[in-house]
Amino acid sequence: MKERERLIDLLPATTPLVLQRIRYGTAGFRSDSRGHQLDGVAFCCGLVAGLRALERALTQSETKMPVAETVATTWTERCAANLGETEGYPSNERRSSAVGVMITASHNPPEDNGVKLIDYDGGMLEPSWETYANQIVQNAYHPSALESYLDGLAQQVLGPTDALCRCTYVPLILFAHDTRSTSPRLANLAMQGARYMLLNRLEAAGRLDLLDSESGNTILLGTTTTPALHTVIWQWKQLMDQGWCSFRHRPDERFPNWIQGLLASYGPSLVDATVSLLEVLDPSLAKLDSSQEWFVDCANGAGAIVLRGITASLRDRTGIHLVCFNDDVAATELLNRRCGADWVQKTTTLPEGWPLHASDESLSLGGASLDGDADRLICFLGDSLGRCTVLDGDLMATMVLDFVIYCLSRDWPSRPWEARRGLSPSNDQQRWRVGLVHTAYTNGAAVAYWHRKRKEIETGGIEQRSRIELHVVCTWTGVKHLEREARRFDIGIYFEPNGHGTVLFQDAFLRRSGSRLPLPLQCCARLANQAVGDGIANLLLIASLLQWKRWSIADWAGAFYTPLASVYSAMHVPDRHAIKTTDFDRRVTYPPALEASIRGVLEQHRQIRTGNEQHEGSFDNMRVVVRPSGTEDIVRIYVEAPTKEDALAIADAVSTAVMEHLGPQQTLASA
Ligand code: G16
Repeated sequence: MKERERLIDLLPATTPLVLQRIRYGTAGFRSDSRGHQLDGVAFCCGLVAGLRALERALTQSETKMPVAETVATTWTERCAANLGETEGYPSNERRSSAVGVMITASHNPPEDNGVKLIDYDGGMLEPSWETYANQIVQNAYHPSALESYLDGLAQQVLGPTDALCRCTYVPLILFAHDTRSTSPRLANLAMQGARYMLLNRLEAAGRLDLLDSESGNTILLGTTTTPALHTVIWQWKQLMDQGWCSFRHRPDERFPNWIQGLLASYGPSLVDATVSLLEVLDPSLAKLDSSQEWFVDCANGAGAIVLRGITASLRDRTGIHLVCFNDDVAATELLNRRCGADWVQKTTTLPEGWPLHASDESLSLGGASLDGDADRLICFLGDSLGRCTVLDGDLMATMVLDFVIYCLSRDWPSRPWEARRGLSPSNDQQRWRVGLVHTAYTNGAAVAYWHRKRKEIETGGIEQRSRIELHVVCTWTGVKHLEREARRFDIGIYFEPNGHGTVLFQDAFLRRSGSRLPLPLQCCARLANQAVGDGIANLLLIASLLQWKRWSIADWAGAFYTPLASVYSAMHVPDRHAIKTTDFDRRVTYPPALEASIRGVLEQHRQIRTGNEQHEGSFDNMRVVVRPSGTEDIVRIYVEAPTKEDALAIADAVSTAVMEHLGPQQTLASA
């Protein structure tokens, strides 16, 4: 075997403990990255991505999709017509949809890092591949064991070696990273892993012709946001499947430039989509003189790079003025430090660098915080006295739901020519299944409000020109679970209170020729990210909806419901995975004594407080969520109660119970 093919020479050393303990969690692999601890994990993720890309290329070849083949050929011809030649793009070559590797630890501190794997449709990795990823990483402790595990897995997912001989699609893997100092190195290691996998398998199958000598079928997109990479992959799939994509990109003579073109179009396309939405809602909106100003905390992360490219055109074309702060992407040690969406939401504190000072008497401004990789958004109102009113994912979901119901309950044009002629054909015959997906952390007041809306719709309390079915669904924490649920509906709105979320429109249903999806919702589908939750896209969507309603942020904060008081806390325990939960994280099943203690704390608190004549609110709705984080080495505790004091007192008592059941003594005793 030639040296370049020896896994043992390529596999970077990683402490065995990291390999044993790390798992594909809520959002990929994540841990402290100091001392090269994550090097081996990044390389292994490259192996996984390489294998997934080969599997997709093979599946596409075997599925013999006539549309894709015709379109791909047509597209190649189109390139040739545009450019006079197809240098670097042989006409018999068909590219498969791409898979992606994003190096980021998102909201975590700068010393952490991680890997999010992106599937070929731009969404989250399919669950069976999470299992393969875990097994590859666990086997990496021993390179020879890894080699034979990979052989077995390749047989399982690709079939016998000669299956690849018939592959007619070219596998493709895209890489990007956030601004962390360890990210470029980890991205390179992941690329090495992917190249090893492709080279090894394609050489064995005698298909080295499927390897691009220049790029090795692996393209590094550099520093960008997580949603940007998801979007490029999603757009690439649209392009490959249908020969079109909604991004404005210009064909370039080199194939990797096509991909770079998609990335470059990401920000400008968001501005285009915002303009279209405002114009369809009310043509006078985009021309409003008064501008809507937002102070955007970029968490000193990659979101600043995208925003820098669009703020001027956004202001000129829509009147939405984004003023960025905490946008020092070079100061890697400042990433998420006392700023960013997670900080603002969990601590209800204004981010560092907030532009108002005590001298700016009684002024309050609209703010928005992204997280380190800009897939979350938290809005807030901040004043000169340092007070912070958080408008979280629950309120964003409510605003979007309000808009969706508004559009579906009226007669709207659904074709641009109808709008131009001022026609609003009837929506009578349409039936829309709308889903609102949330998690255990969602505020009880928001869930109650959504159920009230559902009942209103069911009982005819909302005048409707079409039939709306609203479903309110709880699922496990983590975007991957919410997204899966949301895709079951014609229109699926999903948000976590921490600011992750989007509104998804059924692909087939958007393209159905007879679909009468109102034009504003078609524009919404262009703006809201259809691959993954996107902090920047959501900010533009919310800002557009506020502009349309002529609401201030304060109006929005008070428009729908009053959230129940809540507290988030977190604690370290020796082994957080000792906690098991059920009912979408709403109940602890292990250790059983912990659940009993939590029930006891709630009951005791209820008795004390209801015995007190002075109490405010109802004590029937008190709740506690205790679960191990999938992104940090902590146990998360969330409490909801009628007052902040109650919530704090309960959180304290629950922390003590967690310590008793999972603290150091308990672990030593059970060991
Ligand atoms: C990730 C996930 C989110 C999840 C968050 C916290 O976000 O994508 O769905 O809510 O982690 O998860 P946990 O409570 O398990 O730590 P991000 O922004 O960190 O990628």
